[in-house]
Amino acid sequence: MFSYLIATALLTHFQEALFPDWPQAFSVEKVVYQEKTDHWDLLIFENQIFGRVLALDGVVQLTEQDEYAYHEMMVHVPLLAHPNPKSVLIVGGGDGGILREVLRHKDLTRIIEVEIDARIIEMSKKYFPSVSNGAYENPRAKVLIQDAWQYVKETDERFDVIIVDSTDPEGPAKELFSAAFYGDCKKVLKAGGILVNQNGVPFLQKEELKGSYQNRKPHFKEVSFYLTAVPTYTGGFLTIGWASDKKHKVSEKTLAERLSRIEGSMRYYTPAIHKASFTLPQFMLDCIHHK
Ligand code: SPD
Repeated sequence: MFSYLIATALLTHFQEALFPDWPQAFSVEKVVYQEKTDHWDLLIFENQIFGRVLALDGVVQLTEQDEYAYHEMMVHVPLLAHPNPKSVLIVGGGDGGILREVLRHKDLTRIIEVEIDARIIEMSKKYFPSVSNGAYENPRAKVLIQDAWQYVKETDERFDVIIVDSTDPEGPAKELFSAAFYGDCKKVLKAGGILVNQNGVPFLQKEELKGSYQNRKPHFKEVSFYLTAVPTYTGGFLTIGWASDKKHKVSEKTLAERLSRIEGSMRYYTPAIHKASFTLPQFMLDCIHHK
């Protein structure tokens, strides 16, 4: 059993390994699955409030109950800000939540996901069927099992939008926060293309905020962040990094028109949230601009 699971006489708990001074704990109704894959300690358990929870190396990646706040904002903000996206690269994203949301954009003709660990896809399909919701069976999606860092270095493909759905930079995803990686992303983006990346919870991960800003800045004219709130990414707002050479200033009205072409309804995203999410609290601005 992984050390993140703590069994007492009464109950088993999962204690998250990300912030040792403030560990988030879940009561575990049932351990559903655990495996040491080539890259991760993969653990799936059930919690009364959040349903099934996926943890990699002791860090929560998603829960059935709050994943929409992350996946909708990671996908629809760039895809609705872009005037005419046709192609998307998903970096990581093996649980399929990003792919599910991307596939709702019917005008996309090229969708590639590059995931390093096939087991994450296989186990997510099996134990979180509602997250990918059949996305991996969709013929519009092409999945490559390989290191995305290598892929962006070598590919001749070009994309309108890149979505980096990575783990935190402490482990195997470290390179995905580097200046070299962002430079390679710039190279594979088409003119006016947009890069977004999961960028951590700034209250607890200030270095992640500062570092990714500094590493993207040399490569893009417009570098910023926007916010979403995911209850199980503890510590307040989660930032999503944004980088492009174009401003992509879009009115709420235009966003609403574009949104009307997307199938199904949203649970978090609205055009008003889209606009407001780029407004950052002062402590984040200070951190980005080194005050
Ligand atoms: N601190 C945890 C950040 C996890 C980001 N990746 C989430 C994967 C969901 N598709």
